[in-house]
This record gives sequence, C-alpha cells and structure tokens, in this order.
Amino acid sequence: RRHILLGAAAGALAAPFIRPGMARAAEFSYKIANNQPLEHPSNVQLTQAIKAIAEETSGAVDIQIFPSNQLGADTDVLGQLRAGGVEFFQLSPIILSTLVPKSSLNGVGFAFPDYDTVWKAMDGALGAYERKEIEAAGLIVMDKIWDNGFRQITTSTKPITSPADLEGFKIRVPVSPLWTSLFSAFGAAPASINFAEVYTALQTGIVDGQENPLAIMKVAKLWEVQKYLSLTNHMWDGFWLLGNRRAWAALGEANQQIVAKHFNEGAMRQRADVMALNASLRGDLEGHGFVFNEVDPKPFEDKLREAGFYAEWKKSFGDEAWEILETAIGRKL
Ligand code: X2X
Repeated sequence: RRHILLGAAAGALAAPFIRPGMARAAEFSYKIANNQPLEHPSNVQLTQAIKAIAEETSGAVDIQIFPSNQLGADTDVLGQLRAGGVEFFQLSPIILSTLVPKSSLNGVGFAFPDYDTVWKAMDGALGAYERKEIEAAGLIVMDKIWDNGFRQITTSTKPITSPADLEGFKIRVPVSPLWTSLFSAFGAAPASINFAEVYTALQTGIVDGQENPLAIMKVAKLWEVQKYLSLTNHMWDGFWLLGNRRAWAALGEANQQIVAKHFNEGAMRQRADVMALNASLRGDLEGHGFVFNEVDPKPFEDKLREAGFYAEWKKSFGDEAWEILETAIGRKL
C-alpha cells in the first residue's frame, strides 16, 4: 500500500525531463516490474524493447525497469498493478492464478513434453484462453508469453530420484494453490514463499529445497545455498507481460501498437536467448558445484494421478478449460 501512495505522489510531482537524443519530453513515464535480476534474458530483452519504444515514440513513452522485486514481492506487485501504482508487470501465470484461477492451466504437472508443444499451445488456443480470462479480470496482457522454463528441483540434502524422496520434504513453492497442491500430492511439505525471500529461506534452513528453471538457478546463484539438482521437468512456466487497464488506455492507439509490438518482439528474442542459455547451463551450474541427476518422469506423474491431483484440477478448472489443455498437449491427463 505504501508503494502505491509513493508511486502516485512521485508521478504527480515528477517534472518532465528530456533525455539526450530524445525529440521531446516523456508524456508517459511508466514502470515495468519483475522478479528477475537484470542479467536474466527477460531484462536484457526488456531493456532493448523499452529503448525501441522510446525511439519509435520520439521519447513520448518512457518505461523504466524495476528488476529483482525492487517494487515488492510478486503478490504485492500484482496488487500495485491492479491499483495503477505500477503500469506493467511480468508475472508467472501460475502466481497470477491467485487473481485469475484459470491462468494456471499451463502449470498442470507434466503436461508439456517439450518446448515445441509449449509454444504451439501458448501461441495458440491455450494461451488465447488464458489471455481471455486475464482480460476478463480487468488486466491488459500482451500476446506473447515470455519463457521462464521447465522447472527442476534443487535440495541441500539429497538428490530427488523418485517420488518417495519428496515424502515429508520441506520445499519452497511460489504462492499459488496449484503449486501447493502439486507438492502436497507428492507427500511433500510445501511452503508458499515469494521469490524475493527464496535465497534467505534456503540459507536459514526454513526449507531444504525449491524448484525453478535452470536460468533462475543461475541468476539467483542458488549453488551457494543448494547442492543437488534433479531434472524433473515437472512443470513449464512463463511470464505474462501484464498491463494496468487505465494506464494502457491513456497511451492511445498509436502508442499501444508500438508498445505491444516491441514487447512481443522482445518475448520472441527472450525465448531464443533462454533456449541458447539452456544448452550451456548444466555445465555452468555443475562448474559451480551443483550435482545433477536425471529422473524418469513416469513414476512422478503416476504418483500425482494416484493422489487424485489430475482429477481435482480437472474439476477445479472445469471441462472446457481442461479440454483446451488436453487438446494443446495432444493427450489425456
Ligand atoms: O518465483 C519463482 O520461483 C519464479 C521466479 O520461477 C517465478 O516467477 C514463478
């Protein structure tokens, strides 16, 4: 709440300024927030996108990046986005499901076998369905989702090789009913913790493990507080680029088109960057001391089915949404 007041006050008082090379003062000084450090491909490509937006609008649309949860933890910033204290926000669809329940469809355990299936689904009917739900909740969302990646489990204590290794295991999960349900189905003890507090939670032993894509393990330097990395690929996760509806409307159509174009192009470049990074990340993380192991996903998926995970979520999402998911992945869950 404090952030919102400060943001509004700062916006009202801020004097227009002219950057070198800009034809005129910024008409719109907007913020974009996310949870990733500046060196993550998301922020590398966002930096390029906002530069292109400033250039193509002759400086009228000036967007500043607030990385690494500088404006607050994800669930707080979602509130700020809705209130208008921040204009743009990149957020996992699965965390967004705290506001838009059906946006976590893509996070159903082991739904996606590979990236080809992910991009066909998210650029196709599944992504369109999630965006329709997001817009119905009063938010703006860009067409192209950014990549977070396939999620893997790390621990400080032991490699996770089978579902039995997760029994009673204290693991951090992001704040979302789907995540809690997934790890409860494995018999683990999931703790909902925002990403902003993950490193400290691992360091102080509040939890013994966490799960994230390799690129996040890298930029968050998780080898400092974790040892084993199990390639479970239990979920694919991305970042929707969300906007506040009033701030978006204020831009007007011409600026909207420019902003959307560069954000969406940024997403496509970011996907390629994460893909390229994935090729070297295992060796890189092993070099930092992580001990990798691969797992057969089948017993993990079987365990979820036995625990009633798929039945529960089919009921929760409803038949229409579930069918869109199953069509997108080309099999029954
Ligand atoms: O919070 C996480 O673990 C992260 C960075 O992967 C998300 O944004 C969901």
